Amino acid sequence: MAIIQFPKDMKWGTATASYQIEGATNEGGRGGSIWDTFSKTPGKVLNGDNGDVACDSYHRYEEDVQLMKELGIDVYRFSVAWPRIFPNGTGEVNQEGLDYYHRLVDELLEAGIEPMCTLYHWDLPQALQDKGGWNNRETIDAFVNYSETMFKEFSGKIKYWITLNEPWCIAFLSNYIGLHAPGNQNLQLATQISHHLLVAHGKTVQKFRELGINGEIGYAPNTTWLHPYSNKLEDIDACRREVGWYIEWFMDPVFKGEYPDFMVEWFKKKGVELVIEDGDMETINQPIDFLGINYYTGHVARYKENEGLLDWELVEFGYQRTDIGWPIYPEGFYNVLTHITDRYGDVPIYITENGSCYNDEPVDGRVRDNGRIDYLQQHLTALSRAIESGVNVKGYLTWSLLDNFEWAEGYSKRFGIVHVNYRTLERTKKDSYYWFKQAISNKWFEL
Ligand code: JJW
Repeated sequence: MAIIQFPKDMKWGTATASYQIEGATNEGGRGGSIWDTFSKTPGKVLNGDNGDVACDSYHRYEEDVQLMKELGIDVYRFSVAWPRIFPNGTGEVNQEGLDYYHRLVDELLEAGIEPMCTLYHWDLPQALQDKGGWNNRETIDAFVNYSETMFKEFSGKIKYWITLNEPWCIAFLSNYIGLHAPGNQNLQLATQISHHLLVAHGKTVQKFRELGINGEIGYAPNTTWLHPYSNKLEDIDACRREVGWYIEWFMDPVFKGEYPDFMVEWFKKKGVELVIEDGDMETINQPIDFLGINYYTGHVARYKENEGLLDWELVEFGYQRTDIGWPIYPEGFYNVLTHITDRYGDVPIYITENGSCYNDEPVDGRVRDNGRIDYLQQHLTALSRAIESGVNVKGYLTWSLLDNFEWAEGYSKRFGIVHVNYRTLERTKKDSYYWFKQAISNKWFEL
């Protein structure tokens, strides 16, 4: 048996997002979001599910904070629904919306838990989408205005701020692949949106510094890892493109002030003409205090001409898969973290999302989610290896505290360490909750 250990000062936590857990979509003065529109468009979300009720955390946040307190976490990552603060995206502030987040943050602080606030976790006000959404550069300034309002309102209470969650999903999953809201399928549009998102991130960091807010700010790109099937250059380059689409495309501009040439050239070959205005790259290249990393899965792949956008295909290796079909690939977690540190240096990193989908249901009041415990053990072991290899990991937050609305998969896919009965909204701590609680308490576990 091996003992897997963690730094005594590493923070432990859980993560959620507004549209996925809050519900109360027509309450408290909240305006409509693109996910209200998308989820009510037939065929977009499995079983026609939507976030109208979700986990009802808008009303049950005290119970949820109590679950976190018993878990013993240091930090809780949640997101703010922009349409609760500005129902039309800009203009008049909705005080009821601010009041809700004060109630949640005060409950967290009372429980001794640090709030980590994600400003944008995909629920764009529909009113802004009606004017072009992230493809309209005016949305950049609307985001900065919204962020400034939140900074001023919660300065002193919230010390950890994240501008954007998973810009790859916001840009490409939602505007090229089309699986998420608003569901466009246009590479030129998606790539231009990815640029506007990075400008919005950079301008928001500038505003944070200008206001002299006491705290730390970063963003949370999602990552993946593809390992080349062979050492043939074509396989190596194919895997580098996929990893580069998630990592270098969104991190080189922030840390180096430029897009990665190998991706720029590939997108140009695909007909993309990125419009970059004077000063944009300097705006994006603002120093940040931490980098959030979301990691779920990876695989082995090889070059395949004219396959998809980046000319690669998976090689079936028989990896175990979770209940959402994603391969279990913890070595990819280690590779992502060491690759980022090798390329960008000693960046403080929070794992802002890592978790697995297992749809176990309660039997005799107990949820025996052994698959999730195995996933946590394997990925925390990879994390411990990365820390030992010099990666500056400040915290680990598992996705997610609660089973919740998993976007296009609706409620069919469960990622929580706490089970939610969507009919009664009853919460049930899963076996993984108790395992995670012990690991947090010990700062080690036995493999
Ligand atoms: C789909 C990739 C081709 C969420 C996907 C890629 C290509 C058909 C979990 N992270 O719910 C989904 N999640 O809200 C944020 N992370 O398609 C939080 N990544 O498809 C969680 C990535 C994801 C995805 C989902």
